[in-house]
Amino acid sequence: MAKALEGVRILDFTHVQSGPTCTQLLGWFGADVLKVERPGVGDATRGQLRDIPDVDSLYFTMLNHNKRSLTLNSKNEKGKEVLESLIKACDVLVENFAPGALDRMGFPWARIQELNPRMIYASVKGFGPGPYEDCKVYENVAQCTGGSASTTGFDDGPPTVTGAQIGDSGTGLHLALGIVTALFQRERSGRGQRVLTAMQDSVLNLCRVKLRDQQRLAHGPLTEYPQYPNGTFGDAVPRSGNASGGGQPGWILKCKGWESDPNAYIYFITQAAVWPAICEVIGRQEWIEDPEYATPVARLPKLEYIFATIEEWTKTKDKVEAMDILNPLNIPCGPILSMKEVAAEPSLRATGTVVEVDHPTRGKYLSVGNPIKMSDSPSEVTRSPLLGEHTEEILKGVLGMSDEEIAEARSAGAI
Ligand code: CAO
Repeated sequence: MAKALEGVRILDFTHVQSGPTCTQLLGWFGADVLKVERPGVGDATRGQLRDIPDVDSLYFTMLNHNKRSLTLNSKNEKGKEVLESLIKACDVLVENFAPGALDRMGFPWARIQELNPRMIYASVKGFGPGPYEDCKVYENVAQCTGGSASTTGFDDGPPTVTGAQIGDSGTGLHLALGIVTALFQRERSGRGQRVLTAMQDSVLNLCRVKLRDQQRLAHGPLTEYPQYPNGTFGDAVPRSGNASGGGQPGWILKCKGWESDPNAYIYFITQAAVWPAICEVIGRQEWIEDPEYATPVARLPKLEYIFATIEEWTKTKDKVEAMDILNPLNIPCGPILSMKEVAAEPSLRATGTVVEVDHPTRGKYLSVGNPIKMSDSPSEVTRSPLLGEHTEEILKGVLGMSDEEIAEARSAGAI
C-alpha cells in the first residue's frame, strides 16, 4: 500500500531531538528523508548517553528511524556544490541549527528560493523574533520560557520541568504540521515557503490553559486549584500540583502498595455526571443528596477532604484493580504506569506504538513507533542509519553522480 508522503524528499539538516522528531514523523508517513551529517562527526546524539561503547546511542536510534544518512561538509566548496544539487532535488529542507547557521554556510532563504522556488524551508529555533532570537536553546530552556515550568509542580516547591519533551518533541510535531500544510498549499500555489516554529511558542501553545487561568485570576481565585479556599493566590498562575487543568476536578491518589511502590497511584477524576457512582463505590451514599456535596460548586471548597476520603478507598485496591472497578462505572481514571509497565504493555505492542527494532551494531531495542494511525498509509519502523551509510547511494540515486565525481568529492573532503 502506498504511503501518504511517498515521493516527497526531505533534505534533513536536523540534529539532537526537536528537528529529528519532525523528520522521523515525515519518514513514517513515507517521505524519503536524507539526513545530512558532518563527515566523521555526525549528529552529536550518536555519542550521547551511550549505554554500549562505540554503538549509536538509544537517544540517536530512537529519533532517527526511517531515514538515510549522507555525510557532507557543507562548509567545503565542493560540499556546497553537492548541497546546491540536493536543494534542487528535494521538496523540503528541515534544520534546527543555532540561529543563522545556514546563512553562514552561504544558504540564506533567498538563495534557497533562487535554487528551488518550490522548496519548503522549515526551521526550529528556540525563540521567535525578539530579544532572545539569537539564543541557543535546549528542551528545559523552552519549558521554562514557555510557561510550563512556572505552572508545574507543587505550590510549596520550586518550578518543575516535565518528563514529556514538550520543548523538543512538541516543537518537532508542530513543525511537521507546518511542513505538510505548506506541501498542501504548494499543490495550489506551486511555490514553497518558509516555516518557522519557535520552541517557546510551541510550549506556550501546549500551556494554553495556563494563560486562560492567568486571565481568570483577575476575576477571583481559581476555585479548582488546591490553593482554594485556604491558600493564597498571587498575581501569577500558581503551580497546581496534580489538579486537573479542566473543569472536572482530579487528583493522584495512593493505591495498595504505595508504601513501597513509587507508582502505586491512580489519577481519579470526580466528573460531575458520575458523582452518584463515585459515592456508591466508596461507600459514601449520603453525599449523593447532601446539599454540602451534591453539586460541583458545593464540592469545590472541600476537594482536599473529598479526595482524601476517596483515597481511603483507593488504598484498599491495587491501581489496576481500581481501574477495573471504576471504568465500568464510567468514572474517568488512569493508573500511573511506570516506563517498565508501558514497555511491557501488550496492547501498545499490538498497535505498533511500542516496537522492537533490530540494529546491526546494537541488536534489538525497543522504540516508540508512529503514534498517528492512518487507514490508508501504513507505518513501518525501520532502523536508524549508520553514519554515512547511504552517502554513495544518495549521490548516485538522487543526484545521478558518477563514481569519478563521487571520488572527486571524497578527495576534496566534501563527503
Ligand atoms: N557541515 C559543516 N558544518 C556543519 C554541518 C555540516 N554537515 N552541520 C553542522 N555544521 C556546523 C554549523 O554550520 C554550525 O557552524 P557555525 O557555528 O559556524 O554556524 C556548527 O556546526 C554548530 O551548529 P549548532 O550551533 O547548531 O550546534 P551546537 O551544538 O553548538 O548547538 C543547539 C546545538 C541545539 C543548542 C543549537 O543547534 C540550537 O539552538 N538549535 C535551535 C534550537 C533547537 O533545535 N534546540 C533543540 C535541540 S534538541 O534539545
